[in-house]
Amino acid sequence: MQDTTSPLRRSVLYVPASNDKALAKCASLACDTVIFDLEDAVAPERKPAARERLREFLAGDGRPGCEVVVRINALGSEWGTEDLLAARAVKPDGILLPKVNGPRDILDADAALDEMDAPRSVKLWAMIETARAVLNLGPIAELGQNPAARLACLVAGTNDLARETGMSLAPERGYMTPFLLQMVMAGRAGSLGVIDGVANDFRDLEAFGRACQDARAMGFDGKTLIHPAQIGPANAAFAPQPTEVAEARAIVAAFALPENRERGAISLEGRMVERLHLDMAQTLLARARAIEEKQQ
Ligand code: 1VU
Repeated sequence: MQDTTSPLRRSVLYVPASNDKALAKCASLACDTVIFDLEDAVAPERKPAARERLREFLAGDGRPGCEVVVRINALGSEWGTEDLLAARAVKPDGILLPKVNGPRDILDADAALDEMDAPRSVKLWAMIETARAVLNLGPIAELGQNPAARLACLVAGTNDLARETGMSLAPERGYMTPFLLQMVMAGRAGSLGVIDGVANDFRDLEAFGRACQDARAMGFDGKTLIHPAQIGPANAAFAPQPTEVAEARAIVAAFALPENRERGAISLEGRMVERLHLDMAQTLLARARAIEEKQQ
């Protein structure tokens, strides 16, 4: 479950490392995380230039103040090792591994980063976008419980999953939902962050808002985004809502009453409220405070 120290990752924006205009824009955007992409958003012939551009850009004044992640090409691909070196050099918070099939892919990246003397603060994020990754969610998420492994977050890759399986993303991702829920379950078992996949139709913000609400109800921390217009709706949907904040305050206040201090369960407005609800209320209020502080 999320706790009071879980980072805010409501809006996680992909920015193609080869797109100068997008790079220039990203520091002014209100997303919680930027993923600089060296993989699918960059054409094969532009990979070396994109790596160089990313190095230059992140060493300069335009570096965004938010969490910075770099998505590399798969380590087994012709670009993987050069990408990992470039990613390590830009001191990211995380490195996103695409096409992960099982725990071995993560352990290999971990070992390669150790060989490059990357600090342990550089975390690994794993894309769950192959059928094998879905089958291996348990062993992948187990790495989250291993303090020696760097795994911090799972990211759904619904476009690739749909391509590989033939599963439709319409209507409302109904067929994909069981696998997304499996991913949330595995991620939570491994104390990992869990971020939902992208919505391709970036002009339909109404549908996007609904998709964010569904993702939040499934338990995701946030959503990966492809366009700046998606940031506002994602930030709004994954933030505690005013009614939730009011309810959380009421729970905290009720447990603080002298007569309830030593009770495990109390009655509040006709509902049973237990100490687990108090924990949840405190987490929600901490998230609301973190969002407020970020906006100041
Ligand atoms: O206002 P300006 O003209 O200065 O800027 C444009 C545009 O450059 C900028 N913008 C972005 N800035 C940062 N990050 C982005 N991802 C981004 N996208 C656009 O916003 C201003 C308005 O843009 P626009 O409405 O004119 O849109 P464009 O036609 O420029 O771009 C649309 C696409 C879809 C091509 C663009 O948003 C994009 O490249 N998005 C990211 C694609 C990507 O990273 N794909 C790979 C990850 S998704 C995946 O692999 C699934 C797992």
